[in-house]
Amino acid sequence: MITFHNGRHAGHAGRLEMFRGELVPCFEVPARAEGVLHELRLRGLGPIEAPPAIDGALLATVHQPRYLEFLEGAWDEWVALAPGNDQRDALPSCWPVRHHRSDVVPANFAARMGLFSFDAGTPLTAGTWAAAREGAACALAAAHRVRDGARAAFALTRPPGHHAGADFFGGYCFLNNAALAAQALRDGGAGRVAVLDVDYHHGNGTQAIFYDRADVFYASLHGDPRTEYPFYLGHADETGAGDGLGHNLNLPLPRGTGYAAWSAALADALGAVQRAGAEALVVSLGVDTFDGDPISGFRLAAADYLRVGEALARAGLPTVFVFEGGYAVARVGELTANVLEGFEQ
Ligand code: SP5
Ligand code: ZN
Repeated sequence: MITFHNGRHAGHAGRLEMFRGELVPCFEVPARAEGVLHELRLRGLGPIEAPPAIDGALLATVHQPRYLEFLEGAWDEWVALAPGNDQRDALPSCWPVRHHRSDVVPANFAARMGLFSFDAGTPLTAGTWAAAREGAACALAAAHRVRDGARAAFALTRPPGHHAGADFFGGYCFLNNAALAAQALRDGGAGRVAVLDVDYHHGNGTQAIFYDRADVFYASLHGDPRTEYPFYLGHADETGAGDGLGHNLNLPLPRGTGYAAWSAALADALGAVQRAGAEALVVSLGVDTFDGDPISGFRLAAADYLRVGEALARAGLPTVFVFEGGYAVARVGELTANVLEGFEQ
């Protein structure tokens, strides 16, 4: 299958993220994507191309214009705030909460950064905007290739995307690549599209983007938000709203879940995708479900990922794969390539 590779991803290189009152080295590092690229080349899993340039207006099919404007200018604003800021990444430190917000967009940079984010674990760096935009181009190129008849395509990019909403970043994500791909498939003629999110974490951004829509079905298997990040969304009783009622499926699983229970949930999700009448599939492909992942709690083994790819292929749908999480840096290439190889067998 063809891979669209983000040649600008390494410009997004956060140094520190907030964890338990300390700034700790980032888990979401450039070596993750390099590892996947290396493994795809090693196995000869198909052509690897740079995506064509995109019209920036395509980003607004999913994201709010004022959010995109903020992201585009954020690094320069941050650097202009104080001497030395070019040597440190920008992290938010205050947020509006319920009963404490209005529609007024603050002039203050920190306040605006908080308005457009939900955690302190997602540094914005000098190359973040360029990397995120090029990553969105990868997702759109993959969707366009599938729209034009390819069985499948892979968007190999970072930063990841599934925690990003229409107007917020967080969870290492800025632009929602999977949502952009799903919308591109809809705009390319698919009547209904499904997003299947197999990352360890619930894709709160993707769910929020499509929650009140019937044309994009979102299904996710993930660590139970009672104990697992992103905590505030991803419960089983979130089934959609308005026109979208019945078009959202969350399958939260406890920490420690192994492949037997996980793959049973995957089969349930794939059954729901079929019943939803999806004509195309977007897979949010996080491999932080791996036993050795440093920040997650499932117990999948490397060989299991081949079976995951096979199960996804059996859905028989034109499929866009979008790279999400996975932090066992030395293994991420192997795990990801296993899914793609299993899919192609
Ligand atoms: C795309 C994606 O997978 N985003 C995940 C964001 C998770 N951010 C919170 C990480 C909390 C770090 N926990 C460290 C545990 C060390 N034992
Ligand atoms: Zn994740």
